[in-house]
Amino acid sequence: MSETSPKAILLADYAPYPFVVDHVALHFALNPTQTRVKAKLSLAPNPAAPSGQDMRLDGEKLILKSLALNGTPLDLTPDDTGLTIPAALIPAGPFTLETEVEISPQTNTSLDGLYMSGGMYCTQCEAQGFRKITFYPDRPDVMARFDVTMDTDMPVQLSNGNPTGPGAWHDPWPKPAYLFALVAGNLVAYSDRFTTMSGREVALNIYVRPGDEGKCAYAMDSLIRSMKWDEEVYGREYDLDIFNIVAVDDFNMGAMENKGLNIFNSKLVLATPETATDDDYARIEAVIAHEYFHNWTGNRITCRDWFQLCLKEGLTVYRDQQFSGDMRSHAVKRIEDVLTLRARQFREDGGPLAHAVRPDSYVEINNFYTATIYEKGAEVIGMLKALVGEAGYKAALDLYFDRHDGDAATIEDWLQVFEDATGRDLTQFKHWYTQAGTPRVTVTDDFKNGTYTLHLEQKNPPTPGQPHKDPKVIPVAVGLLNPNGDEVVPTRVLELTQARQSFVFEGLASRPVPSILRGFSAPVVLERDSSATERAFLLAHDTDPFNKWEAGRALAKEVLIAKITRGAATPPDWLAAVETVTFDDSLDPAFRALTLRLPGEDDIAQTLHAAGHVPDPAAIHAARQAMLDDLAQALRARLPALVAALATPGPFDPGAVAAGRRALRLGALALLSRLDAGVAARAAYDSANSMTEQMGALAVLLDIGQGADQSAAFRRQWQADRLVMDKWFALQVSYAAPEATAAITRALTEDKDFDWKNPNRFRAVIASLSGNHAGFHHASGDSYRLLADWLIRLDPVNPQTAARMSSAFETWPRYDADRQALIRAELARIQATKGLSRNLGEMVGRMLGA
Ligand code: B3K
Ligand code: ZN
Repeated sequence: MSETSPKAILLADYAPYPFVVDHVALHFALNPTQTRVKAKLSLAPNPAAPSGQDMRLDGEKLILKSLALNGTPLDLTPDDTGLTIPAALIPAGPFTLETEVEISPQTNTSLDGLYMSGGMYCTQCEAQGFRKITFYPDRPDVMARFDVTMDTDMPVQLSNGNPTGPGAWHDPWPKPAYLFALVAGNLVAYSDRFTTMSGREVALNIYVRPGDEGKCAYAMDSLIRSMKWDEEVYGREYDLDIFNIVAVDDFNMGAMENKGLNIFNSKLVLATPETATDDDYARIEAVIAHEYFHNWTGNRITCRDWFQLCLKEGLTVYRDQQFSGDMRSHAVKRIEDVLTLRARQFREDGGPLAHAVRPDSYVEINNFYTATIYEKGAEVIGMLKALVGEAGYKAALDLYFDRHDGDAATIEDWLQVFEDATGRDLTQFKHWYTQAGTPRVTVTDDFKNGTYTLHLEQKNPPTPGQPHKDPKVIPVAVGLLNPNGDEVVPTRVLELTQARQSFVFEGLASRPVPSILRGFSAPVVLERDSSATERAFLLAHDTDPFNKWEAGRALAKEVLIAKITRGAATPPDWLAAVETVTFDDSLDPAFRALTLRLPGEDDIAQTLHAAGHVPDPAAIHAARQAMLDDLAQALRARLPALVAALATPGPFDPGAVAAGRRALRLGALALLSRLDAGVAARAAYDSANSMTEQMGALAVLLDIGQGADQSAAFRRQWQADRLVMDKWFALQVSYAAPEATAAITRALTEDKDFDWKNPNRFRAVIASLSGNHAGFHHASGDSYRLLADWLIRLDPVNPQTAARMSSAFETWPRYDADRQALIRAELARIQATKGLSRNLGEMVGRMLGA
C-alpha cells in the first residue's frame, strides 16, 4: 500500500465512545438535490470512557448549515470525514447538539446513505451510510432512541418504529445508526397482519411500485411463516406494532434489516410463477426470513464494532438455513448450502482475500460482507451446536438473548454464554473465529481383530498474514456401514483437537465402510484415498443423505479429473451409479437433480489447484462437456420417459416438492437435448407455464449452441419487466461459448437496455462474465480486460459494487504464468487509476499483495 492509502482500522484499537447518545430527533425536508436534515442529539458523557475527550462526529459529503451546542451557535468547520468539537466546548453534564446539513439524494449514485431510486427516496446505512445523512458518531456501539419527521409531497412516508402521525415515526428501541431507514415515495402496500405469541397485533405491509401489488403474496407468506417460526423455535417475539418492507430497484445487495423497516432489492420480493424461478422463490423465502430474524440477532443484540460482524451475520445465516430446512428439505438444503460454501467461501479462503471469520483489521468495512463472515460464520455455529448438542445450544441461546438484550456485543460474549450454559471450555474452539483458511483433514483407517481405527490428521494451511496456525477443534460426524449396507455404528461426533488423533471402534464382525463428515459437520476439505467402489457403495447405501450425495459428487470429480489430466474414458461404473440414482423413484427428485448435476468448472479448477495441478480452463470445459455427452448416451433410452413423467401440469405450486420435480426434469432435459438436437427443449419452451420452465428450457438450448429464436422471443415477451430482463442478460453471457464470451459481453454492455448504474443489471452481465469460467479465463485475456474496464468505470459511481465484483480476480494464483501475468496486469492497471475508491483500492491491493 502506498503512503496515501487509507489507514487500516484495528480491532486492538477499540475504545468506547466518550459520549452516550440518549435520543436523536431528525427532521428531513426532502428535495432531490437540496434535502435539509436537522438533527438534535441529546448527549451525556459516557461513564465507561475517560472524561475530557473531544467529540468526533462522522460526516461525509455534508454541507453544514448550522451547528449549536445547548442552543448556542458554534463556528466550526468540518473536514472530509467529519467534525470535531473540542473538549473545551463540551459541558460536564448532559447537553444537546443541533445540526442542519444539506445533501443531494438524486446525485448520490453510490446507493449508500440517502438516495433516489425510480423517483422514490430511500436509504442504506449499513455499514457507514448514516454519516452521509448527518453528523453523527456512526458506530454500532452508540445506540439511541430515534424520532423522525419529514416534509415531502410523497404519499408514502416511512421510517423505523411505530407511526405517530403523518410522516412521523418513533422508535422505542435504542439502535445504532446503521439500522436507521427512511423511505418516501409513490408506493402501494400489500398488507396483512400477524398476532404474536403474547397476543399483540402487528400490521404487516410490503410497499411496492403501483402495478407490482400482485407480486407480493409469496414474500408476505414467507414473512408470516418466519415470524411464527422464530417464536416456536427460538422463543423470539416481534416488538413493534408494525413491520414494513419496501422493494427498491436500485440496491447494492439483497436486503437490509433496518428496525421495523426492511428495505429489499425488488428481486427478493416480487414473484409470480410467470416471472420468478423456483430458485427465486427459495431465495425470497430465505432472505425475508434472514432480515426478519435480524430483529433479534442483529438489532436487539447488535455488534460492538464491525470486527464482530459475524456475531449477527453468521448467526442469522445459521437461523435462516435452519428455517429453510424446516420449510423445505433438510437434506437438500444442506447440500445446497455446502455447494455455496465451497464455491464461494473455500474459494475465498484459498486465495489472497482469505480472512478470519472475525478479522482484526480492515480498511473498508464494506469489503468484509463476505462468504467467510456469512457462510463460514454460520458453519462455526453449526459446529458449536454439534459439540454442545441440541439442549446445550438451546440453553446457550436462551442465555444469550437474556443476558445481552439491548447490548452491542462481541464474539467473546457469544462464546461466554456457551461456556456458562454448558460448562465447556471453548478456548481452542475460538481459533475458528481468529484463524483464516480451510483445514484439510486426512483420513486413513485399519481393521484388526474386530477393531476398526480411524486415523485423522489436520493441516491448517497458511493464509495472508497468518503463516502458522494451531490445530482446531473439528467435529467429525462418523457412521459405519456393514458391507451389506446396514448401519452398524450410527452417527457419532468425533472431536479432532490435535494435529493427529486416532479413534477406535470395537466389536465389529467385519471391516466396515466408513461414512465420514456426515452432514458436512465441519467446513474442511476431507482427504481420503478411497476406491471408486467404496464411493459407489456409499452413493447407493449411505443413510446420511449428505454423504450419499457427497459420494456421488466425489466420484464425478474423480472421473472429471482423470479425464482432464489423463484423458481417461468415462467409467461405466460411474454412469451406472448415476443412472441408478436418477431413476430411483424412492428418492426425492430434488436430491436426484443434485446428483445429476456435475461439478462446475470453477469447482474443478479449485480442486485441481488444491491437488497440485495447474488448471487449464479450456481442458476443463471440454472434459465436462464430453462427460455430459457420455452421460446422455448412457441414459438415452430412459430420458424421454423421465422428462414426460416429471411434467407438473395444473396450477403452479412454489413448494419444494414441485420445485424438485421441475429441477430433475430440467436436468434430464439438458441431457436429452444433447441427443435430439434440442427438439424436446424447444417443445418444453413452447409449453412452459412458469419462469422456471421457460428459462430452464432456454438455458438448455443456449447450452447446446441453439435457442436464438427462443432468446429473441423471450426478450420481446419480457421487455418491460426489469427483473426478467436481468435473467435474459445473464443467460446470454453465462452460456456464451468460451471464445465468444468477451465479444458477446461487450456487445451487451452496448445494448440500449444495459443500465450499468443499476446493480442488478450490472451484475447480470458482469458477474455472469466472471461466472463463465472458460470464457472469463480465455487465453486471449479479453475478458479480463473487459472486466477491469468496467470496474474502473463503475468505481467512481458505485464503489461498493465495483469492489464486490473485483473478487472475480481472486483466483489468479491458481492459473498458469500467462494468465497470472494477464490478470496481475489488469489489477495493476486498476490500482494505478487516479482517484480509486478506498473500496476497490483495498481489494486490488490485497489481491496483488499475496
Ligand atoms: N446487513 C445487510 C448487509 C449490509 C451490507 C453493507 N455493505 C444485509 C444482511 O446481511 O442481512
Ligand atoms: Zn444479514
